[in-house]
Amino acid sequence: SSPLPIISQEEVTRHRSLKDGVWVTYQGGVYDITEFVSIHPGGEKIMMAAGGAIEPFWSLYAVHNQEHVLEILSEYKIGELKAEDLKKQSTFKSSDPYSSDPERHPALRTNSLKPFNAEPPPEILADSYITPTAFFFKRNHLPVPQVDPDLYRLHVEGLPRGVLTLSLEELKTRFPKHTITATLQCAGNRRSEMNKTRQVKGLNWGFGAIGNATWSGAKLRDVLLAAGYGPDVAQWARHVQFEGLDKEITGSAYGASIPINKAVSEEGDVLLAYEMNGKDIPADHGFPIRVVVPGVVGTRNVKWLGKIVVSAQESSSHWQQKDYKGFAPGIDWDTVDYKSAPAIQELPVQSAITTPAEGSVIDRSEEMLTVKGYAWSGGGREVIRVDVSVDGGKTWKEAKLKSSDKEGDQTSPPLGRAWAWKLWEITVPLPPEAQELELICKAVDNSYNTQPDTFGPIWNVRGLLSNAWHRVKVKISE
Ligand code: HEM
Ligand code: MTE
Ligand code: MO
Repeated sequence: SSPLPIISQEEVTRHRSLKDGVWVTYQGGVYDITEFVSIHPGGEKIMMAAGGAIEPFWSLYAVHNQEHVLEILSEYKIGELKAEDLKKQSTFKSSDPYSSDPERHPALRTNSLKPFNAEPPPEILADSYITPTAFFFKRNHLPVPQVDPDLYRLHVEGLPRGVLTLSLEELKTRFPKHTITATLQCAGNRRSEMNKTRQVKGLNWGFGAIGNATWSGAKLRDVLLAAGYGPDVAQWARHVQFEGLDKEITGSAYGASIPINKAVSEEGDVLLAYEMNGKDIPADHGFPIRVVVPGVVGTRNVKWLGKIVVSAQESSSHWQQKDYKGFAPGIDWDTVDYKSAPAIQELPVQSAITTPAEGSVIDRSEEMLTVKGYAWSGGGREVIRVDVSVDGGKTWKEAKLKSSDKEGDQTSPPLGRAWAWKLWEITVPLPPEAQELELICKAVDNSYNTQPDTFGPIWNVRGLLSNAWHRVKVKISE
């Protein structure tokens, strides 16, 4: 094929709109991405790069450092940047915004390094009712902000009395300290299984984007009351918005919101948490303050909390409006209309098998097989049963549920406030003659919601809410 034309920076810069075309440069190549803008998984942000280099954006949104992204880009190549213009771009080689991210345990399985996204080896999950903090999944969209606890201030805005500003010390001393045990799950947990049915867009999470921890802090309700929330505000307020201290290149903060009723209800148990598993919240999990919204999808549990806004509107952030929504199986990237679906809040019932692992080989002489896992439901709905099959769903047995690490502990939380998962376990005889087993688990919550058997009917373009029966194949050796 004939060589591509040489293009000057000046000409690239003339292409900065859908009307004139959208051109960008990358490592000396020039790309016309006009057609790609409307189907970009990261939304309209891509327009910031129009007419210029994408490197400084991609060092921040490092999700792009993957082969499949470069493959997409290569389809749009139209030329080579003039050599002398390429030289001038050296100033764009900015320092790495992730260089101050904290150390992480090497046992974590990393889905993306920058921003950091990782999950524990799944066997760890059901071996400990409280997930050790080091192994708790980490889901960051941006670099971890460094916050000096002495300078930290939380601003509570939107109330007629004006802004309430609190230091960390004030949050700890002015309000009673509450502790809850709550499970946090990312909306993308188990995405990789849905992805096998048909390709979805997003990080390829296994079934470890979930964890259970104790969280201590002030009740959001108490702080809102201190800031002037009352019956007059209840007339118009509908949402509570949260802003993180982690910021995009544009300066806009990570953000999300929850319905006001959840925030102010006595039974909502929403915390402004400063401790996780009895220690200061670590950097990756939101030091010094994160919101814990029990029963609600991970994304609304805003870390590095900087601002709370009581409002008639939902958060306008990308993550509230253009992501973390569910769609019908027929909706694809080119037909998706984010306005047509509500933001995910409470999550559906979920369960997974943590041992044995997919593909393990079981010795027939052992005669018995122990299957273990976790089960949880959103909205404070308690898991009341987990059914397990070792023959691909032909027959089922009920697993034993545990509400702590204590043997035989089956205590129930107050109705509607089952924030923590249950671990479960069952030991069954190995079916004679079988050489391969398909293990399955499914949970039932106290609204008698249960999990769908397959992913096809719940497939959605972003791979969220992935809660079909968990199936694990194991082999039996003679
Ligand atoms: C996500 C492609 C430019 C911001 C993605 C993804 C792809 C992609 C394929 C999904 C990645 C995955 O989840 O595996 C491209 C291409 C670009 C481009 C081909 C060529 C110009 C940009 C620019 C920005 C940007 C310039 C920002 C200024 C984002 C963000 C996400 C994303 C924020 C979402 C990350 C998340 O899911 O949290 N992009 N992108 N992209 N992109 Fe881009
Ligand atoms: N809060 C801020 N400020 N920035 C983030 O990137 N990620 C959200 C949520 N809160 C995020 C955030 C998402 S999508 C999830 S699933 C949880 O935090 C993950 O919490 P963890 O890292 O403590 O497990
Ligand atoms: Mo998430």
